[in-house]
Amino acid sequence: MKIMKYDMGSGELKNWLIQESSFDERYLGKCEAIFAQGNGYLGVRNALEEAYTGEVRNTFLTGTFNKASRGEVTELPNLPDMTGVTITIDGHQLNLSRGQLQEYSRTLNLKNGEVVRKISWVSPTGVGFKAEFKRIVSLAEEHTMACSIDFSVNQDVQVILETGVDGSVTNSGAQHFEEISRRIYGGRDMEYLSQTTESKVWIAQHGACSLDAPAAVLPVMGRRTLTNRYTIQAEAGKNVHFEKISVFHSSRDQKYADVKPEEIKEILKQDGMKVLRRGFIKGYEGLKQESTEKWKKYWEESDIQIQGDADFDQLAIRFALYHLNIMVKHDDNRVGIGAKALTGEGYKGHSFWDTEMFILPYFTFTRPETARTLLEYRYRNLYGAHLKAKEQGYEGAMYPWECAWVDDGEVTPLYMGADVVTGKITKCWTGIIEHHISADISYAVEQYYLVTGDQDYMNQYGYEIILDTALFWASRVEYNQEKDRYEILDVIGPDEYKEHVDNNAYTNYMAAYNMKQALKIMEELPKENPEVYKRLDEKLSFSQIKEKIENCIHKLYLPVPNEDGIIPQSDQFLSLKKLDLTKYKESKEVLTIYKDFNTEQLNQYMVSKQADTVMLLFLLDTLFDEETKKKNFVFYEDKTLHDSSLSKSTHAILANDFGFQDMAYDLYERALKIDLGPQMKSSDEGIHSASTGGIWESTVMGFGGVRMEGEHLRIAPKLPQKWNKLVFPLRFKGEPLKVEVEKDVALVENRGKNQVSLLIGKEFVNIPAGHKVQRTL
Ligand code: IFM
Repeated sequence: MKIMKYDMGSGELKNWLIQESSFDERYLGKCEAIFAQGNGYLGVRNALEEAYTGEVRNTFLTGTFNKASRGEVTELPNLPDMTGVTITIDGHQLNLSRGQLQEYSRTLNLKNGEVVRKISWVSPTGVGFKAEFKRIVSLAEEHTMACSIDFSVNQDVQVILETGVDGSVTNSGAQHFEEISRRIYGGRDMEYLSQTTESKVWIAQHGACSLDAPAAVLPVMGRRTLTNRYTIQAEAGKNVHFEKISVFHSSRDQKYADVKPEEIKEILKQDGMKVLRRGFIKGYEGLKQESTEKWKKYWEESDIQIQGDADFDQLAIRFALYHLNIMVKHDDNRVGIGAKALTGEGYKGHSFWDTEMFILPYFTFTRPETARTLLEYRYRNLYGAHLKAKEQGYEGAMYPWECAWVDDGEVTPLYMGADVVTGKITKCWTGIIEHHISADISYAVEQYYLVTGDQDYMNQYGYEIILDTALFWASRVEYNQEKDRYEILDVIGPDEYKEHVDNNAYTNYMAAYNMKQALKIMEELPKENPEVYKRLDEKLSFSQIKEKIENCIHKLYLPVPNEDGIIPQSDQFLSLKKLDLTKYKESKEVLTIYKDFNTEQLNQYMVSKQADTVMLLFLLDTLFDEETKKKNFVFYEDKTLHDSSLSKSTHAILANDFGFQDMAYDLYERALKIDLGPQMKSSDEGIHSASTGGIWESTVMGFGGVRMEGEHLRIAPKLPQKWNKLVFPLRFKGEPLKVEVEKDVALVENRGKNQVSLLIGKEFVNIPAGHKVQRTL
């Protein structure tokens, strides 16, 4: 069944709308996730107003992590719901699976973040009900969500609307709240306070509704619920307009960092009411207008335009840019980005290497202030990284594979998923042995510095991260006496189908790079910035770090291409059994190989879940000559199932680099469809945040050809056949650039205040402020 429609809209809204064009209760998760709304502080899944079995009604506030019970890891709790509205028409509850649904559409407008649903329904007793539901989460008032409902009936009947705050929600059964207090003021303003069970974070929720028809209003309090019930005698054909403003605050909000615990509850109540009243006066349209203005500014700065036979590509890049904007709290360095952002319970709100390797490049190259906030978060994570290093018997900063609150340390669950062979629960090793994240973060710090030139970040945070992680690697390597070399044994590399491998090429090279970065800093810093050098030396002791790195770096084993020119992904990989992957490659779903093999068995086959050695070739692109890189790309692409959303985009970039244009476009299209494609179950747990970053990367770094060559920005585009033009913004060393690429011409405009020097193709150009330079490719 075709539920999604991508080419909707015309004129100004062409390629800005994503529409669900029919209703099917089995596939609620898809649009709940991809239509999720937010502003980086507040994230709300787009569950429908009326309830359905199988729905997942999620509301998250960034940073409010809690551990539901002793055996669980900390997670982002699902807040009491304020999106639900029960509508009863002539005694029959609105439910689109019953009665007769005559018209249905639900549309996300990426331009202003509004979701509009239109229905025409006939109840089982034959009452016609038409309604338009609208919802926004404001980009201007970060605490505020607003919804409006316009409806009419075709007979004079009673209609009851019930809505409020529903605290009976859980995270898949785990309840996170206690200490509930509820109140309705003046028959209208609702107040609901709760506190997380372990982290003791207070959540304050306020709501108020308005209605333009006479109604009897009754406050109702059930177990963990607070509701206002509106009973309306609706007249045939007459429109009724209803609005609800919902406001959310938490004691973890930045502005309350210094408030005393005994005062916070009162402050939250007062602030909640204040924001509620302000929102109530503005009403839905006023709030929407303000939010739309913010979106307008965002799109003016951030939109990417693709011309040609490219409507879906255009829509998909905007979908990615929409989610990239709402997944991060741009000004709060105590919070990261969840692997499912704030759009679902998957991965519990935890941050992975997804942020630095897939999402951060977008911010580094276009919104450096946000990139800095995210990298400051990693500086704050050093506490947890030290904790983890100590726990595992290492030195320095060993970043947790999964991060939650800044100082939580490792929060990866120890067990997950069923083992299809043994029937037992599978042990999750990533939190214990997937170590490359420490080098990834250091790589991202350096990339941020090269692109932005932000010396202040390096002085305050960046150098320390690189040195501290380098110290970890120096303590992590193991000496192999027989081979007289240092090795990194028993890890998981990016390819999570291979556990307990030795000398994963990605890990070893990235670790070596991390240690070399540190040596360079220790050599240059005393000359360049003696004060910072002194401060860091006192804190970290350069001589001990230097000695430890120098002791191992020259003998660290870095896998080289074998006689066939193939870089072994790990010591084991090239001797593994071959497996016919056709069935899995042709499957429309991901992870189907798990139906046939358990992890232990997968370890024995030459099959990769995701970009691993190929990722290395992308990140450290001068390690090997072009021919070797190409050969390895072909070899590993053949064995990669792209069962992780962190894979196709990288392979698309390299395919394009190596001139496999059809393959590049095919991989790109498949990457665009990770959330937007016809697979109706793949986004149930939330959108894939890394994939949205990957979409930006493969568009701009892939087809747009944007890379750093050392400290030089290089733009060497190669557009796909179907595209005539690609236009995208960049920020380099603080200067905003506009890049316009046509088939064989690239034009770069310097919209900043200072001259910019960069490479277009192989040619070095200087572009004075306010000037454009055009080059034939
Ligand atoms: O970080 C990824 C990992 O690379 C593959 N499994 C899912 C994680 C979270 O997205």
